[in-house]
Amino acid sequence: MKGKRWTALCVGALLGAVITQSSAQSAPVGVSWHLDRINQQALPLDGVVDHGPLTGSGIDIYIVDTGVRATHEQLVNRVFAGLDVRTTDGSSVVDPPGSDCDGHGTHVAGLAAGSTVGVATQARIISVRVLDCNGSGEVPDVVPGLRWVRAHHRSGVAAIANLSFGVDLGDDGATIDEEVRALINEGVVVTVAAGNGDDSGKPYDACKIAPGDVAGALTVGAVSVSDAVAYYSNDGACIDLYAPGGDRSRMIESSWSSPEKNSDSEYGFDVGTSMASPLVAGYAALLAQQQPGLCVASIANAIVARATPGVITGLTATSPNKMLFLELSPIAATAPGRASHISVTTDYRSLVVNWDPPCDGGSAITSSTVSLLLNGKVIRKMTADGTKRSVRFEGLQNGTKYKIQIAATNEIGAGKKSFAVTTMKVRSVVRGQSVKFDDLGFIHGPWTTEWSVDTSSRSICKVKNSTKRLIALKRGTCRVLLRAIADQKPVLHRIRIN
Ligand SMILES: [Ca+2]
Ligand SMILES: [Ca+2]
Repeated sequence: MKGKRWTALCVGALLGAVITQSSAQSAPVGVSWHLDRINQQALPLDGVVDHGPLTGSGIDIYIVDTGVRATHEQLVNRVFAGLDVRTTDGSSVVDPPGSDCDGHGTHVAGLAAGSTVGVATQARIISVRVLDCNGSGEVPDVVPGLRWVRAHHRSGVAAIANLSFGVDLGDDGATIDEEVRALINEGVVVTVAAGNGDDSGKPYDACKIAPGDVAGALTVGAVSVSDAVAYYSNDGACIDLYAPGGDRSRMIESSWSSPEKNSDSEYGFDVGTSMASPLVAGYAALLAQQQPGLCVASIANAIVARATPGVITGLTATSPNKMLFLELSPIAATAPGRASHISVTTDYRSLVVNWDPPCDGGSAITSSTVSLLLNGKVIRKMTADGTKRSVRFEGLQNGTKYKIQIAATNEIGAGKKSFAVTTMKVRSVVRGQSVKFDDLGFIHGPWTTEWSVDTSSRSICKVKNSTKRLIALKRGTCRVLLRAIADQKPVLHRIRIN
């Protein structure tokens, strides 16, 4: 394996071993103090863990980690296998793929969404396994996992991804940062563990690790049961807020999965910023359930703004004194976000533009304006009403490339314009022509290059994946299926052959 060593930020390793309960113990012991703490602003703990009716139902939380035990009693029927990078590449095979041979991912998933030990008790968990049975991985393992999340999540509905790991920026961390920024830009709330200190356990600046340094991510430090900053927690200005991560005096209990016990009722104690981060992920899922169209920045800003100020002791000067608090009033609506996955089909003197809905900011989108640009100037605009996501520009010049930009509007106002997409040259496909897929300019998003022809149009066209070409056999409408990397759901494109 090439690449730099990557370590899950799990301080259990520093303590020698994670302490797990005996297999005879089939339920967590006592009240989950981490839940008790985050539904109130100040100590002492009141013994109440309930935070009201929100459960995260209908919201997806991606756990990018060591896998998740899908049958664990805390999570059963709510865990879905995503991508298992380590089983796919054969470097650390588990059966079934996406399951957890370490314990860390199941612990983290339980804190985000366990039925009694977690915050979002009915959220869906999607396991993206990038770390091996020792909780370790490498940058090249993590990248495809993050890309898969980007390709897989539903457009326009906030999804959450928890990353309880990190790597020094110097160890190719910039590659991870880039992927995390792309995830956030496309509507995923990303929660990140701030890190558990250096090799000797000494805390350092979270701005020096990836992805903790990504501004748009929610980077989470850890506190003890007494609201003191945890002895291992990284610090500094890149931290957004703190949440319970525990220490030797009181650890964090959650679902566990060890190969030896192979039990759906195993629980374990662990400490670390790895434990603090999924609590924030769970809170994000509650907010997303309440207002599914919220944009990432609205959720992230609200979580930081609602954190209790001034209660944490022992912080360094540059670290924010903000403690996670599950305030659950609705968030004020904003203008919509940027449209993404813009695809353009060229045809004879025309263009068809399709796009995915952006986040609506918490207020329904009333229209979308599509601008057509030539040489940097807007030469035409078309408006699509309401939920319509497609427009056609006619009467264009063949042989010309245009640019497309889209802005959605709701009752608050117009959202940011999408990034401009350059179209392929406007032209039609004619009988007998063989066209490179790339020249058709269908897709600006994460898709495979695997294409196929819908059965109804096999006499009109065929595709050759080996040469990446479409062959136009005769006049008519050719329907080509394109598959997303992640869920393999085909997307249909119609090409008129003249
Ligand atoms: Ca409480
Ligand atoms: Ca941040």
